[in-house]
Amino acid sequence: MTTPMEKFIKEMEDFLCPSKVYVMDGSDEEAKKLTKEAQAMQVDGRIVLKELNQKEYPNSYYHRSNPNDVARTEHLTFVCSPTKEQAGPNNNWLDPKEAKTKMDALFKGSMKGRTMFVIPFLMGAPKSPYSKNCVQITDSIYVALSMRIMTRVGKQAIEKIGDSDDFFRGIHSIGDINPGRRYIMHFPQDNMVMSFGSGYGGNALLGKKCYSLRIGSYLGYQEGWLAEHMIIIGVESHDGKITYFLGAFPSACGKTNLALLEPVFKGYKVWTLGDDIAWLNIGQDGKLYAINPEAGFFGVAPGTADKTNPVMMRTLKNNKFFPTLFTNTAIDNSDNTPWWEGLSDKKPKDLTDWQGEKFDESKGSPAAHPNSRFTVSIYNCPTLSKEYDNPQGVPISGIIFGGRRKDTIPLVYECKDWDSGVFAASIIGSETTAAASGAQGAVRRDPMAMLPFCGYNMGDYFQHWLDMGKKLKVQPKIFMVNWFRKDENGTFMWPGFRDNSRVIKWMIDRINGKSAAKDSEIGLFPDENGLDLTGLNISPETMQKLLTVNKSEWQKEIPSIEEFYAKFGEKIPKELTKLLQTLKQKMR
Ligand code: GTP
Ligand code: SPV
Ligand code: MN
Repeated sequence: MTTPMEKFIKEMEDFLCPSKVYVMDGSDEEAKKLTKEAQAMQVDGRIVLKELNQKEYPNSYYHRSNPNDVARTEHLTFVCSPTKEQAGPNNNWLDPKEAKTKMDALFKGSMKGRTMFVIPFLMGAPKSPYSKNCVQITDSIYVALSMRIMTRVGKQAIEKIGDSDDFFRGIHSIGDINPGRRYIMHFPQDNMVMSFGSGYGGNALLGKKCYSLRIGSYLGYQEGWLAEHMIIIGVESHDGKITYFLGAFPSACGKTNLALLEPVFKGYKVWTLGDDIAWLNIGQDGKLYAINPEAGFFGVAPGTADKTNPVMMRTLKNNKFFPTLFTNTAIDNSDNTPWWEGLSDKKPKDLTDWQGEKFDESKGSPAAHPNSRFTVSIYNCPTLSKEYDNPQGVPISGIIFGGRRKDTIPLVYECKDWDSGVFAASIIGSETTAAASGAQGAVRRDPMAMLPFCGYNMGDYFQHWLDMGKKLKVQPKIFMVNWFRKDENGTFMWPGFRDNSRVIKWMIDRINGKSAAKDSEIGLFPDENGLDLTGLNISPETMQKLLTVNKSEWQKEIPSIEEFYAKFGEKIPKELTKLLQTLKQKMR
């Protein structure tokens, strides 16, 4: 008897017409074999992988993509629910039938002369009641290798899927890497995604944003859980106690850095559980539990350095798990190592830029693409929490929300209760970054850092957040932060990175009822002695600016929030509309 998975593979083979079908087993030998093949193979006119300096960066390989394919393409991403209202104004929508016809035309025979990789994978630990079964089809060897790093690929997934029909179907082809023939189509009701024409992370590694967030959020709405764009960390304090936090920040706004934070305080340590995606469930004890469905980091390279993120530098040079990939960074030709802006104070003399040209400083553009990334296993991370594989996940005490804002939003404040936290997260604004194609630095509303990732109507999503709060017996505290405030000269006012541990320390004190707080129009601020600034050279005036409510800035903010809410009409929960009215009155 053929299993549903075998049937799916056969159907795909008949439809896509590859010259070969290869089912991944997830073994080390397989990874070695594919890495070797990729070094001898040209796709889209480029060698897929090049070996990097194995002494400096063991097991590391370099990939250069088509310059038209370097970031997520939100305008080409669709959520095809039965009705437009279900997808909501936060998503592009197409009628599912129409979308399938369109995609079938692109996919039909698209793998002629290519290998069709079948990737059985799990999101979440095999024994977790919250993990999910998935199968992705792809014709990209780079995607196949990346999936092995980012998810649990192979035997364990095949075994878990067995003869069940309950698995996510991800169908991917790079096609001819033509933005005019590029679509990322989600079919939440069918537990399926069809992605054509891109090999870039969030567009092509379908377990990541497509399944774990867009389809996942829809499943969570149906089944009573949350799929979030969040890191998970356990912060050990001087007393040896570990406090678990979630942290949501929009793309390229500091999640990975916070997830691998090395605190400035002796006796404090951050244990890493996840840097991008968290699935949140209510445990039997009524507490909020988080698992990381992923198994690797797909991190922003620029800005990563020993000074800013020493733990990530160690992760990248660790040789436990094979392979590690660098995509669209520059190359230092003196020693064949990857290089990006921020890695060293001095630029190496002989650089090849991300497009393969000799780097020419006078052109004024960076050597590494601003969204150049590394793909590395979470098992290479020296601060990996021993709870990472815990099937139940970890119990959460605090949720941190942030954005990238040069003004308006203070360094930190605490929300008074769950509902005001949900409100504060629903009005987050953030400057757009290189993680998505399009304008950069424009403030847009990005509720819960989920605007590009919520697979259903965001009004319903807000209600789901409020409902989850009602079901929790113990509600985590909710904090808002902004590491990115700038002064009149455009310089960051807060040092950020490792010094963010000062803010986290205050949060732990608040959770344990050990630190007082000052009330304000938006929430609770640290009092004069709240933040431990020992050893930090920052003026009281700067701290004062970082920790106050600037009413005139907030007044400018409110119309854009009202405009955003208005798009959702009646779908915005009454509680939130009321809280917006109250905020408006307070800022008068
Ligand atoms: P995605 O992978 O796109 O979801 O991004 P992310 O949220 O994980 O962002 P990441 O930690 O990779 O940081 C993005 C950029 O912001 C990098 O260039 C970092 O160096 C920079 N960054 C991170 N934290 C801070 C901070 O505290 N202060 C400042 N000024 N920059 C930061
Ligand atoms: C993001 O853009 O938020 C990322 C990278 O984490 S991607 O996988 O492309 O979504
Ligand atoms: Mn992300």
